[in-house]
Amino acid sequence: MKTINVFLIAILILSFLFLSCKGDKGEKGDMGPVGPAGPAGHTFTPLWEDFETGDFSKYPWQHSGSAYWSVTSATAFFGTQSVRSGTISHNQKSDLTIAVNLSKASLLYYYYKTSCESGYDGLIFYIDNIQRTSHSGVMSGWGLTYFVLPPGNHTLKWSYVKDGTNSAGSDCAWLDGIYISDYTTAKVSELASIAEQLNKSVNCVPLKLGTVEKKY
Ligand SMILES: [Ca+2]
Ligand SMILES: [Ca+2]
Repeated sequence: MKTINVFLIAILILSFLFLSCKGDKGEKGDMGPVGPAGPAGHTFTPLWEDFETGDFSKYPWQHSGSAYWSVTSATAFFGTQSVRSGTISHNQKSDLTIAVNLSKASLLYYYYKTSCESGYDGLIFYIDNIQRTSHSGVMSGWGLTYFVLPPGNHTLKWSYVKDGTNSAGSDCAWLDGIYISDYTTAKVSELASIAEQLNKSVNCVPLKLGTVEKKY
């Protein structure tokens, strides 16, 4: 009897270990991150987010502000779904943030669309809490922007913000096709060419300096 009990316990322990390993492998294979998740962020090689999961489960997205971003099938650049900023009022913001840990210099790009008061409400993109670009206006299509990120921990934040008066269009911003991978000069040249052509035709303008940024 005692031998049988020991045998059963051994099987239970082995089953537990097997399932634990299987879970780890599945997670890495599905998500693409390599290396352990640390308190300062996650290691991604590469990151590819097109929101086709229908939620924010693929990567550790963080939400903040007066209203949260949500997945929508109203418009998309890749596939059938994208994310749109939360419904906010004057002097409010809706933030979508992700922390990344990069082992080497990497290329980041993302597709965006805004439908809002040109120059005064819009989407601000921050790298490590420093504003790097902004987009606003009632855009007729999707635009593309890109950056080269140095190795290390970085916080990437997309913030839809509104000034104190007036609204236009759908009063929101959308994101789709967020990508981080190895940086090469060839990829940057290719992206520069695509971005130039796309952005020329979509009626996007930057936010006016000093109107919105001062408030946040
Ligand atoms: Ca998509
Ligand atoms: Ca406004």
